[in-house]
Parts: sequence; structure tokens; C-alpha cells
Amino acid sequence: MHKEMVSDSPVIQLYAFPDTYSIGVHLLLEEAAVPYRIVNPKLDPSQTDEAFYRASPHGRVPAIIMPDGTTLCESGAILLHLADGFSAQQFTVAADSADRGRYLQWLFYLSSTLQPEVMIIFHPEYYSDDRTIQAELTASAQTRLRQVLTVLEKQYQNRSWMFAKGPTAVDFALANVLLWPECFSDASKRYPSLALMLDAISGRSSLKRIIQWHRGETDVPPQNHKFKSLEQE
Ligand SMILES: N[C@@H](CCC(=O)N[C@@H](CS)C(=O)NCC(=O)O)C(=O)O
Repeated sequence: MHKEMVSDSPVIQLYAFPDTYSIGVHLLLEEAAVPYRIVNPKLDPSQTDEAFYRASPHGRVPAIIMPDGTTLCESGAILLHLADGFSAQQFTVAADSADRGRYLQWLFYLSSTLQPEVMIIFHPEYYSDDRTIQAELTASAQTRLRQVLTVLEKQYQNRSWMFAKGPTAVDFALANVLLWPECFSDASKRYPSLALMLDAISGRSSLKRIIQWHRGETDVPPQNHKFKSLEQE
């Protein structure tokens, strides 16, 4: 985490673009009903958007600037940090819980084992210029993605949330990827628990607006709304 300057915003600023790894963080902020605002960063090689590159040295979204000026990037770290910081601790597995290690394990699994396969599926051209090889890379990444989803499916044990206590950062991070048809279309029969979790998140009236924006179905980025919590619906 990085703290260099005091933010001029009294609310959390979320650097985001639609339909990216910003989705999970955006959903969590909305669900936690904390004030936030969406900022679209300027991505360019000369890094003219200094505030953004301070928050995200690798130049990727999501990143956040907290009201006290603290910055953070990497969706998993942001989700963990935010969820830990919310006073009710509703969306995290507390540090003194017996489940904390398992919670961290699956958050890291999503970043280090799931995300590389997703990257190949969306951008095989990063790995080879040859279209035949690109097709092979995509097919093999899809095979490995199915293996990852099978492992995750077992963790849910026919529940909507990975942890019995309710939705946590892990569910929001995973829902981000499952919302991409390239990763999860027609998969609900094979992964019924993951589909249950995705339905529980995407069926929420409050969160539907967020998902619509990420899908390009509305131009207005939803921000700073307050809604009932998942538990109340
Ligand atoms: N491991 C990162 C991945 C973030 C990422 O790849 N973001 C993409 C959008 S989905 C991005 O900002 N790409 C812009 C670029 O690479 O120029 C995370 O979980 O936050």
C-alpha cells in the first residue's frame, strides 16, 4: 500500500473501466453501501495521469484512492483490504477466525491460478503472433479453466457463498470472472454452486445497475448508492 499525498476526495475513488477486473470491487463497494466514486484513468505510455500511476504502478484497473490518500491496486488486495476495513466485517473472514487461512488461500488462488488462464483466453495475441498457436493456447487455457472451476465448485458445497457466514471478498472476486461469458457461458449445469453464487449476486436489484454499466447497457456509471445488504433481501 502506498500513501504519499492526502486525497482531495472525502470518498473512496475507484479507478475503473467497464467490464474489467474492476467489477468485483465495484460490487463490493455498492453492497457495503460506502460512499465512492468512479474515476476513469488515462492510460498512456508517458503516464500523464500521475495520480492513477501512483495508485497503480503497472497501469491497470482497478485501483483505489482512499479518503486519507492511501492507494492500492490489484483487485484481490483491494477487496481484502476494503472488506477487512468495513466496521461490520460483514464481507470478510476475520483475522482471528479459523477460516482465515482458507479465505486467503482462495483469494490468492483466484489471482495466481485463475487469472492467468483468463488472460490467455482474452489475449492469446500477448503470447504468440501465430493465429494457429493462439487458437491452441486458448483451447488449452479453457481446459485448465474448467479444472480451476471444478476445484472451486467443490468449495461451495451447494451454497451460494464460499463461506457459511455469507458473501465475502472471495465471492465478489470470483463473480467478476464468472460474469464474463467467455469464461462461464453454458457452465451452470457443470458448476451448479458457482451458478448459484452468480445468481445471488447478479439477481440483486441494487447490483443489477452495476452489472448493466459494466456490460455497456447504460452509460451512467452507478456510484455512491446506498442499498440494503445481501442479508436483508
Ligand atoms: N491482477 C490484476 C489484473 C488487472 C487487469 O488485468 N486489468 C486490466 C483490465 S481487466 C487492465 O487494466 N488492462 C489495461 C492494460 O493492460 O493496459 C487485478 O486483479 O487487478
